[in-house]
Amino acid sequence: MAHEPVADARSGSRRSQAALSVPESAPRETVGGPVGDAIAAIATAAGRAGIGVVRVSGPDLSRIVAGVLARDLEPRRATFATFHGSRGEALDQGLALLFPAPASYTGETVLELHAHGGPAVLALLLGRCLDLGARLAEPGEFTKRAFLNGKLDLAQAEGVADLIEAATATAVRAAARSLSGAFSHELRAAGDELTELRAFTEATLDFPEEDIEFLRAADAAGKLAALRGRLAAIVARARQGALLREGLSVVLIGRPNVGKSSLLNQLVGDELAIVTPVPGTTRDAIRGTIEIDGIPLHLVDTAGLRPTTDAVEKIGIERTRAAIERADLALIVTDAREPAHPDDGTIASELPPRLVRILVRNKIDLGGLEAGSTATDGAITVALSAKTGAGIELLRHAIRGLVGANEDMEGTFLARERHLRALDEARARLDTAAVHLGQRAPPLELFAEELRLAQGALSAITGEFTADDLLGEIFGRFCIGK
Ligand SMILES: Nc1nc2c(ncn2[C@@H]2O[C@H](COP(=O)(O)OP(=O)(O)OP(=O)(O)O)[C@@H](O)[C@H]2O)c(=O)[nH]1
Ligand SMILES: [Mg+2]
Repeated sequence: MAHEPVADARSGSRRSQAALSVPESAPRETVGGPVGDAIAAIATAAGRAGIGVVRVSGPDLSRIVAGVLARDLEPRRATFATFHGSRGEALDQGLALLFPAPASYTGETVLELHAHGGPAVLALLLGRCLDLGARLAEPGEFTKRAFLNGKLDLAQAEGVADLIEAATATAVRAAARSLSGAFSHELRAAGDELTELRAFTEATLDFPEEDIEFLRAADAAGKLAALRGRLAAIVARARQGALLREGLSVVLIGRPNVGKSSLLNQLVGDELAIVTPVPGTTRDAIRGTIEIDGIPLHLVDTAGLRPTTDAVEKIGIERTRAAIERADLALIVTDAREPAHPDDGTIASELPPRLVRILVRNKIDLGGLEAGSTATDGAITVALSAKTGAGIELLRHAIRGLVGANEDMEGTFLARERHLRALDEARARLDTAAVHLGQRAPPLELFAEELRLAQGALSAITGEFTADDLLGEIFGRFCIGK
């Protein structure tokens, strides 16, 4: 079911504007299977609350409306009504809302029953809808139907889940931006430019006598460069968004007794890790999460790195190495009173080169030193006291500078790993395409193929070309009733 936009461009007038028009989206019904039955779920969170909502969606809800409400509903008008059980008895009273297809969240007819928010009353109401022919919705099934009916694209649907799960105000704003379609809009704009370039290329392939001059005249290289620039900007914003979602993993490492656990406790503001004057106190990785400018930082305190024969400590050190492998940032903690301990150099040299690091000189209170922060040749050093807290703000500031968090987070999209991988794939394809085009006699077939693959990667993000199993994975993680 690959989405083949230029197939349309090949027929018809090849070089007219029509040949370059944006293709229609692939019909989504083909990827999700039939959507026919009515589904129902409690849409509000479990527990007691003032109001609870049962939501039903399906092609025809007349039987459920008649059975529960015993009256007609005016479209999109809140109606105060009694909700009836199977023998006509009153289960509750509340507001009923009917959204006839297609003007609804799912694109089908949707009924919302706003009842009192008790678990038992909502269970009764839901049971009544099930008795009347609906079946229990799977997690995310309402949103999946919205996607299948073309109400949302895939990136927007993911924005719905991310908005619900967002843990910080910044993350909420970024998810809302994805939901509103800002992310999809940028992707489509890039996709349109790609379509145009592909149309030129395919036309050149169809008329070999016109050869490469035609592409030159159309400034294919310039268009490709612009497209790569556009994608780079999207990737930068998506990466920022992925940071907001996933956060950064920060590992605290150093020799035994330098104060790693004390630093964790000071940053988290809680006594998470045991602190003693005994070297080798921490054996297991201890985790805490803090937030800097809306970005979650997952801190891992580890066993001090040193040669040891102690079996438990050895396992601890192995875990330290595993934590280092997964980390985005390392805080190398040292004792400020002995700035040039040889083991510190060894520890630093054994870190993966890609790992960003900050050198922390701890215990300045004991040496009568001042708190301070320096950055020379890209190496950041912060002198502080984990015990008194002096200099901790400088460390936070240094971390903030490294993660690139800034006021500009406003423009980010709450991207997922899936999006980043697809964007990377598209960029890699365009890079290869640029290499092909730069050759003396550009291999146009290969060039065209890379463009096609780049477009496939981009359209996978918005779901124009998506496999069923991916849909199952994405919507399966939603909560029920969404
Ligand atoms: N005066 C002073 N003492 C500190 C400071 N940081 C840590 N200490 C002390 O140094 C000792 C070791 O601290 P920890 O935080 O347990 O050190 P660690 O690096 O986690 O040690 P291991 O887990 O054994 O590797 C404790 O007695 C702490 O109270 C500091 O900034 N100033
Ligand atoms: Mg410790």
